Amino acid sequence: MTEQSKYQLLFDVNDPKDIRDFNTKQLKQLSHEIREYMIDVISQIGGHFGGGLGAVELTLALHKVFNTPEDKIVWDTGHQAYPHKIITGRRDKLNTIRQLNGLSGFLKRTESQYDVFGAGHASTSISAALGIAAANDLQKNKQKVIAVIGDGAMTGGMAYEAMNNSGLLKKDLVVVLNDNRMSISPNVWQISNYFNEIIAHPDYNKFKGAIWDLTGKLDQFGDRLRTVASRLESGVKAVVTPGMLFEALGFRYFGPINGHNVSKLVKLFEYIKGLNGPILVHVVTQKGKGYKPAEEDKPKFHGLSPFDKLTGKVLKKAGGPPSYTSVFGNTLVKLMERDDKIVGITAAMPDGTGLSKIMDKFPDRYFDVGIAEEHGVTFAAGLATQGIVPVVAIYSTFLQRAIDQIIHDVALQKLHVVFALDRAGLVGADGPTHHGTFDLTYLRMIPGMVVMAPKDENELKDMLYTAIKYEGGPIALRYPRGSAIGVEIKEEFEAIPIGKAELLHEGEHVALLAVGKMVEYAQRAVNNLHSLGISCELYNMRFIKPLDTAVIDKVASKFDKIVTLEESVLAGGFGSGVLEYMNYKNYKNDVLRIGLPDQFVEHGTQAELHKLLGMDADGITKQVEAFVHGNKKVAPGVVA
Ligand SMILES: Cc1ncc(C[n+]2csc(CCOP(=O)(O)OP(=O)(O)O)c2C)c(N)n1
Repeated sequence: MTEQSKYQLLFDVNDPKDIRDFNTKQLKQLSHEIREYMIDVISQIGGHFGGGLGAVELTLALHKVFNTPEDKIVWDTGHQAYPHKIITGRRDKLNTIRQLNGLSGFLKRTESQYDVFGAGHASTSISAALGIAAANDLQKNKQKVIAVIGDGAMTGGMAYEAMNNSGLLKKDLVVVLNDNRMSISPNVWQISNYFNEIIAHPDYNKFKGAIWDLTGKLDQFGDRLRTVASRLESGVKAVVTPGMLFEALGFRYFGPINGHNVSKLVKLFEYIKGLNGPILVHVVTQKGKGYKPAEEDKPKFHGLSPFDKLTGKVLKKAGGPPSYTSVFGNTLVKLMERDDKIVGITAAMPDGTGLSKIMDKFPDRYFDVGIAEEHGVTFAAGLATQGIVPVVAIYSTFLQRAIDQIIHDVALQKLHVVFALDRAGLVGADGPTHHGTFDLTYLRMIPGMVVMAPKDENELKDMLYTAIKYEGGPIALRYPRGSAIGVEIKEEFEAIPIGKAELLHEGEHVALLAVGKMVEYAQRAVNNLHSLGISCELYNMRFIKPLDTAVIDKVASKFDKIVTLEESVLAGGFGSGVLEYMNYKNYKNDVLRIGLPDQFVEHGTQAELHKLLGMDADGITKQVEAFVHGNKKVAPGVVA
């Protein structure tokens, strides 16, 4: 896949110990080779890209100076850790990243002893690192702990909760702030502006020069000068440095420092290695560094599918149905044109959720709250109290963060907030940190919540319309990652009666009750089963809550056997709801629930994962056939 001969150093680096004696020249050469290697491999298989390119020198300097794996590096989010994977013995497997049975796209404890803490969701690193530092203290370990967090992840409140607690506990903890002024899209971190103002101030630059000169000379002199210098440093910093905010939280601040100057990074880390207490190192980097197209279009190159290495153009097959995301975005634009009470809220994912479509058109009615899902939901609740209709577009997996806000701030007050959950179900390559497999459960349990899942893109359009018109309180729609079905999207909007299912196919032997994406698979299974002599009655249930109990009553009286289908965990989901109702009515029918098992599902393509779990059309066919013939436990996805 990649020409080994063009690399001088890379293929001899199999462990961080191999770079500990490297000089600056070698570190620079290795930085260059890591970038080349990432460009070679990722252009062919796709993956996260810009964040890793920007963190190459930082990764090398940390692993050179600190004694990993005894010293612990905790990476935030994990998408920027490809260089870390490359130099910690996983170089040869990089071409398997995010593929079935291949490397994870994020940090994973079971993958390497160097992956100290699993990641995927943002803003967790300082909390985890502080926990490790506190454990070190309790167990009298002297190892260093370093959290590496991006400026995007610093928009998440948990980072401040952790910093506040760090200042209080005063453990030995180094936080490296990798500041590239980007989240996936341009960052909304207000503290960047504060940095800019201070850094631009002439006094700051004068003092900064003096401090750096002084700290640079510290090694030559004894402890007394070190003490004097340190006092002077704190005195001056208290007045003019960009770190004032962090210092107020109890951190000693160093920086800003050029994160692509590897010798400066090494020197600074060597220095702070000898210090105690909470330390914050502010490193300025460029996302996409070293690959021009990625430097120029940072959001696109945050993570992408295979691309032409020379031009940076994505090698996508043209045509095909639109994505659910784009249908959602286009529909929202149309509805916002008609009703100026509607606003859109994203938590740092304007492109991923399709809200970028409203960004330019309705700048006053578009809100990017940062990686702050909890705040985003309560912010929406506030808007709703004033008669605004907020559409909160957050991936299913990230909305997990805001369960209390949905319950306490929205549902308890019966506020009309529309939740649009993209990436619901198995998302594929991003794997278990990102699969949207819990939402049916965590939404269904909330009193007064309406939960819908469209079977296709036209129904998605109508469900969004229905949700916006609905005045009964909170209402959610969840839809999958990727291409829609390819049905016609009708111009006119049609409100869907709340809690009403749709009969798709009448049958004689068994009833299939399906929601969302599973309707499409079930339809195909119905055709397969027909040729096997099994006649199925199929319903698109549309609503997970409230359930269409009239349909359940009907199928319970007509069929001995009922199958429920959902792309969500079985525990507490749609099928559970059907069983609860049937139990309440004392129905004794045999029920097979097809959905996700009680285990975390690994990464792979969506099709591979559906197949593995027996949830694609063939798997459903087999499961239903066996069920009709008296055998329930045929696929790993089934909990009888
Ligand atoms: C809770 C949560 N919300 C949203 C995301 C999606 N996400 C992944 S990376 C990212 C941007 C992170 O920016 P930053 O921390 O600055 O890292 P960079 O990519 O710039 O290195 C976002 C929003 C996430 N991983 N976790």
